[in-house]
Amino acid sequence: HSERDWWENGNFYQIYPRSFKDSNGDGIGDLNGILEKLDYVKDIGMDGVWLSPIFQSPMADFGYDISDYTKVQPEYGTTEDLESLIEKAHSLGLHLILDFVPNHTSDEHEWFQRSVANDSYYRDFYIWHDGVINATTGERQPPSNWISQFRYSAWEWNEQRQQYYLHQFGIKQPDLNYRNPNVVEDMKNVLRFWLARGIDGFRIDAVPFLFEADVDPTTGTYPDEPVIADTSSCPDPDDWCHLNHIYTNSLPEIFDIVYQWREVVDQWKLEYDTDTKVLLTEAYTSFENLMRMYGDGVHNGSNIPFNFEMMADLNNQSTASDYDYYVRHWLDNMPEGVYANWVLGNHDNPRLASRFGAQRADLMNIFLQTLPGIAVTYNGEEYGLEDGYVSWEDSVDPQACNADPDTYQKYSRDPERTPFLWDNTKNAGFSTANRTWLPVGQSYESNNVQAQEAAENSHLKIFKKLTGLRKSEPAFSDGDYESVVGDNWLSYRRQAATGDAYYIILNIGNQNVTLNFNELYGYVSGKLEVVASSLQSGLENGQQVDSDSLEAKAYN
Ligand code: TEU
Ligand code: CA
Repeated sequence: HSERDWWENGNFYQIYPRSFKDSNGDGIGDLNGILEKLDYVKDIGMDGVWLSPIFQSPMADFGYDISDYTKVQPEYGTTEDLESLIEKAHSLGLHLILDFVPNHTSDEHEWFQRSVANDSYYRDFYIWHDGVINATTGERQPPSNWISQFRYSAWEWNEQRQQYYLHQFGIKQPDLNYRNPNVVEDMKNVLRFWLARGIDGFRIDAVPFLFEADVDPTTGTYPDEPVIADTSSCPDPDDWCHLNHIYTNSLPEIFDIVYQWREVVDQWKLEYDTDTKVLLTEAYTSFENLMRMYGDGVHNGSNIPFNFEMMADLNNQSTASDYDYYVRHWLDNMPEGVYANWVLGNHDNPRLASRFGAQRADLMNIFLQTLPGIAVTYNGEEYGLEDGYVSWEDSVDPQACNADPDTYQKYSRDPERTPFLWDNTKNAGFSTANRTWLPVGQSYESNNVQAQEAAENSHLKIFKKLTGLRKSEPAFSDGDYESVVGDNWLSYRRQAATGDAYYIILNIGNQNVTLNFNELYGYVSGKLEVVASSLQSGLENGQQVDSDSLEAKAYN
């Protein structure tokens, strides 16, 4: 237990900087705001913090479009502010992780502008093509049928260079060309630049998009993606999901580049004798690919290939065996010597409390915090923050703005990015501005961090209880996972080598259940102590219960 490296059973917290805390009253969260709130992050039991991008950016995709990887976006602060943040984090025993966005730059990045201008070093930094001539109309059209993640063609014509460039995301996010060794090396230097400033690791964005099929050497053209077999699940031909992305997503070349980045950070650790530099990889891809992200037996890769299975697949219709399945699926199939990780939310998906209902926030957090391995929490989910309502007029997410007033809600990621609710003052204490970049999304007068801290019991208090146990109890850091699946409930035991055990019950149904632990696990002991109960469980922490008849109340 004591030999564990800092991240191996760690609690990671994703901060969306724009919405966390605004320190200077411009309506936009910033680094000094985060600095003010680091004690809170420590207090809720975190070990690592990853910040969504804070680099110089025209903000077409709110920082996922970077125009200089080595500068801090002025509205977020300065490099000195970031250095202060790193220092404060370290003084609290927190590790700070930056978002590394390697697939694309902003079209306002100097590299792209020099590429447009055909500067020799930058000419092939991006993916350029003349396009093809349509046989019937005789008109120029994009080189292939590839669709961007944000809808419509992934190719954009550039007047100055008289060629199309590829953008797997927005038009303002041209894809870098990883078949160019100078791109590979210059992006490694970006990692080194921030390592030199004491950063503890990187969350690597959009890994499956790093490579696309190359042009056919004989025809000089790109292959078209096949249309999905059953288009009823995604009928709109402008939608990304309309195609099978066999030429533009999760190509085998992506793994080697992740292994190379591992080498960069490992060498840094060796050379400067630092803590482990952690790599978290973001990839919505097959399970096999996620396992390969960890390493291939020869090379090491990502420490934390984000496990989005539960986030993507669990909902209020899921059964107890679904819950159990996703735990076992990862635990039973991951390679030797790595750690599992669990993610229930992020800035691209509706918040936990909105997906499951606020009353289930505790249940889901109990689940997340009591599994073996690494837990990742999106800011706000520790206190059941819900998605905010964002009108069409207030929408800013490019995915929303590419749609129309009738359909934007299907695409918009704004609701899960609305500001944090700190207290009951103006704008929930997020900002003193008259207008915040996204509206404060829900009523905060009685429900906010401060109120939940003051309350006798609250989502936040339960969360803190859980993270505390996770830190102090070997059963949670080292114990195995032994589960029993019921009709509408899942129970599992985490037991340390010393024999100390914790029993978890998740009642996911709408009926109360009474369990006999002696039957489920063999004789356990006459009495058990409740240590972390959800708000709706009908149980109180510290309460002694009979191990042969424990009642867990329904959630609704
Ligand atoms: O997302 C990458 C990704 O795979 C997207 O498809 C994501 O699933 C999409 O946003 C869902 O609507 C990353 C970032 O997390 C996202 O915020 C960025 O917009 C994107 O990369 C481009 O950098
Ligand atoms: Ca790419």
